[in-house]
Amino acid sequence: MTQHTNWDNVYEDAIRWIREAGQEIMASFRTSFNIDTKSNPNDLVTDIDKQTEKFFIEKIKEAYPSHRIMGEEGFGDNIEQLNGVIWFLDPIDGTMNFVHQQTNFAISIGIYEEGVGKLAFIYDVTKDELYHCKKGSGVFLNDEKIKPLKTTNLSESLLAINATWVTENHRIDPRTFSPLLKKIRGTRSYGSAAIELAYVAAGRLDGYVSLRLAPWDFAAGKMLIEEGGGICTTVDNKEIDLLDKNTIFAGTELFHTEVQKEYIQPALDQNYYLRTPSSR
Ligand code: 2AM
Ligand code: CA
Repeated sequence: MTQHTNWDNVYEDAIRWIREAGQEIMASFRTSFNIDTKSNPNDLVTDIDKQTEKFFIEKIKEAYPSHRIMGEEGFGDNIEQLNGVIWFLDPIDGTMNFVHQQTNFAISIGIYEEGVGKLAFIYDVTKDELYHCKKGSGVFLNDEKIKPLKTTNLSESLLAINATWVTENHRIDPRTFSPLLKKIRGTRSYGSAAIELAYVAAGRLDGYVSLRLAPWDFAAGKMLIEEGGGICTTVDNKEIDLLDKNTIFAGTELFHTEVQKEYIQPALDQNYYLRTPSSR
């Protein structure tokens, strides 16, 4: 049985902890920290990622002992089911940017109960931009409520996409999205899935696509986008599995619908390949 949760308290606590963690991260720029690699030479992790994850886990376990945590650095719980309250935590999303640029990275936290999004936070630390929402209360950037997402023609749209997915790669046929790039106004690539999803929720982008994201990368962003009236699915328009890696396609309602109909579905109909993140 899940205990009754006072979501206003969780909301306040989470914002306080996020801002505190953000200050610690900013302070870390004045020190030196270790950089290691994980699954491959470009998959970076620093002491600061690990320290920040541990900081949140300590706070959450103390205040909410029944809540579970799925964190990128693995200090949380081993989550195999969506029962109860789960915090999906990415202490630093965009670690490569953190290491190379000292900007364009975010703390990402999505809190779900029985698989339903309750609270979401994406904090762009160096810009001091906190995107947040409570289910049913709209999306905020710091203290300002975000206006409803615009419906824009594809020809006036901006899509965030990594160049990887329109050049030779083993996950998606590059012919799926390359025709769309000729149609829309422009592309962007920020190197942090959390920031890119927050930008869709805030109307700064019309769409975002990625072929390989983990639950801590997208849990908060998916909730922010849906709360703002947008759509977030897998690239082949299926519901996202919060317990697994997924392909992700997010956008305003119009952008998502049109791109599915005019570009993705026709590519699938022609048997252009599209592989799930867990396959090689
Ligand atoms: P990270 O910086 O926390 O690792 C970069 O393209 C975006 O994709 C970042 O949000 C990055 O998160 C995420 N990402 C990169 N490699 C990934 C992988 N192998 N699995 C899941 N997410 C990944
Ligand atoms: Ca991440």
